[in-house]
Amino acid sequence: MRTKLLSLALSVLFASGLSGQTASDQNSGLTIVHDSVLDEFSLSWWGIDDFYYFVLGTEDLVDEPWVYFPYVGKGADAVLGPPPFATNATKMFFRLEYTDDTNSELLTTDYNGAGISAWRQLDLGFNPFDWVDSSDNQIHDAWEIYHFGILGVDPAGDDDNDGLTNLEESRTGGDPNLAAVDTTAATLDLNIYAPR
Ligand SMILES: [Ca+2]
Ligand SMILES: [Ca+2]
Ligand SMILES: [Ca+2]
Repeated sequence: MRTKLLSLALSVLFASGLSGQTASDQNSGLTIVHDSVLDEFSLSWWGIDDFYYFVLGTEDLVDEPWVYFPYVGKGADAVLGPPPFATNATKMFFRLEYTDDTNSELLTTDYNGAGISAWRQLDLGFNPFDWVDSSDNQIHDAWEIYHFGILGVDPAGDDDNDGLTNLEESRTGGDPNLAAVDTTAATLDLNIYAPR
């Protein structure tokens, strides 16, 4: 499974004018349209069927990190794009990236072993392909934020008392706030009725 993202295009938005591409420019690209009535920007892209596309933005190429928009879509002949957005920035830079892993479902796939899906990581503003552990507890920061809302979760803790530590839960995609059900010990009563 190839999960490497490839940078595809860079588009620059200035308050005084817009710079974009058109769908005839190349096989994949992105463009920005300004709605002067609503003062909103619509960013859209076009691409290759079945490839998943991601949009990153930053206001400063030197001092600010690239941040993933909480949106992803498959490329196609039709133009796709996230909902319109408003910004007070005087300039922004956008980058389009894609993965050619067309056989897995982005909404459920956990590419980086964070313990939550790529989509949930995107929704929290994380790069779903990198390992991020700023709290240095061996647990991906996105997993901590998603389940606890904070960083610095105790990896040895067992908040739901199900015998699995938070570290183990994160490695197996478990829910640290929901006790695991021991299915091996479950019994099922099956009543069979003969048709009358
Ligand atoms: Ca961490
Ligand atoms: Ca637990
Ligand atoms: Ca659990």
